[in-house]
Amino acid sequence: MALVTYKNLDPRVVRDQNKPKPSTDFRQHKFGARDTAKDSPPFLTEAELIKVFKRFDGNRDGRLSRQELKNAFESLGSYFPTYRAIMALLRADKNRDGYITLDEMRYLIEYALSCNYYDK
Ligand SMILES: [Ca+2]
Ligand SMILES: [Ca+2]
Repeated sequence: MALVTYKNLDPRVVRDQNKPKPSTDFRQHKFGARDTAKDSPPFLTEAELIKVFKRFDGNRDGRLSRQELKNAFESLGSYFPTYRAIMALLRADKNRDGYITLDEMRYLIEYALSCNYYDK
């Protein structure tokens, strides 16, 4: 994503950029310079996301329904929890039964990580 952006920039502008600017590239935030880190709260880690999603298995059946996913994304501060829940199911519900089970959880976490939720 960042590569495409830089390609479109004037090379003189790129050379003048010593500091990483706010961008959609989360790796830059995560491992970036100290001055960007202090402005933004830390992103949720994989382990924290797993904890959140497990907590939102409301009926404790070991799988997450679309409604439970929506509640989880809502708690993560998502502006579009319904959309996120649908996308998460598309990405992570490998057997297409409409639920995220424990073995599908890692795909869900992968997706959630790509959304860059902040620690609150
Ligand atoms: Ca459930
Ligand atoms: Ca499934």
